Amino acid sequence: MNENTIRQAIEAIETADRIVILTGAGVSAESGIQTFRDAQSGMWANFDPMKLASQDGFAQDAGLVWRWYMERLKKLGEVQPNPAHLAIARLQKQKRDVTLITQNVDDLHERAGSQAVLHLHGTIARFHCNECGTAHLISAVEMDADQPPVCDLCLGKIRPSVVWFGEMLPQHELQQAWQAVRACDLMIVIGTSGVVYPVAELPFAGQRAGATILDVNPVATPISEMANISLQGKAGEVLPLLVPQ
Ligand code: BV8
Ligand code: ZN
Repeated sequence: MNENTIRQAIEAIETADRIVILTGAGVSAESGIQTFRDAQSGMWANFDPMKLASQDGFAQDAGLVWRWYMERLKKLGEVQPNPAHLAIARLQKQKRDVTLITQNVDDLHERAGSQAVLHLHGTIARFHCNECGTAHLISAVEMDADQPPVCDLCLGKIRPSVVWFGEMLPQHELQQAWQAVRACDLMIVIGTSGVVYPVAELPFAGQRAGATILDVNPVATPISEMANISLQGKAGEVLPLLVPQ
């Protein structure tokens, strides 16, 4: 990652009027949160997240899926936002018009001070009934249980309010995301492999609408290929360079 690409990126941020930031699991990696593409560690090594994060997976073994989410939720309680989350929150304060869109189900952007985060894949800390949709507050006992809680109203199984593979994204948030992407002049894409649709479509839509695409990722992805500016590095190291304290 060379000096003048960084300078180019800082220049693009300074001159932009309307900025969209799109983050994926990579922005939380340096906080210690596993991304989907890293080989799952420990007891999850031989389970496919694509299977676990689906209605089929839940129907096959609700307990296994429940445990997977409860482990991730507990882990979230033990970690902190990293310098990338903090730099993104700073940028939202420094620039008038910044829309933050995330695929992540964690609350690290909010804990870093970001406002109005558009969670296109839902959030892990909220729960609802898989049958009737009723919201459900889980207790510490339920967090330690082997099976998901049962709905008070219809006896359906309770599940995290995240978007599983094959499920629709929240329409209101998706609308807002599409609107912001179509109107922006700079899109900063951070820590996403760009393989999960329809979110992976957003950078291409932004570029078609005339936005400059700036990608931050340690590895090459379809987004880094199409980006106008591609910074090959870790979010926690690059973002503080782009948004000084
Ligand atoms: C839908 C919530 C339709 C759950 C998630 C074929 C078969 C089946 C389905 C499909 C198919 N083709 C297309 C589909 C649709 C499917 C899809 O796109 N599948 C892909 C995988 C092929 N999409 C869906 O199913 C979506 N729904 O299409 O519905 C529909 C229409 C009408 C009516 C009904 C239905 C729903 C997709 C949402 C799934 N839920 N998460 C949970 O978290 O448990 S997606 C999940 O994966 C996360 O949100 C994550 O963001 C995303 C991607 O996973 P990761 O790779 O881990 O994360 P990311 O992509 O962000 O990659 C990590 C990156 O970080 C890497 O590039 C790495 O290099 C980088 N990195 C690592 N360290 C760092 C770093 N970057 C910076 N700094 C670092 N330090
Ligand atoms: Zn119910």
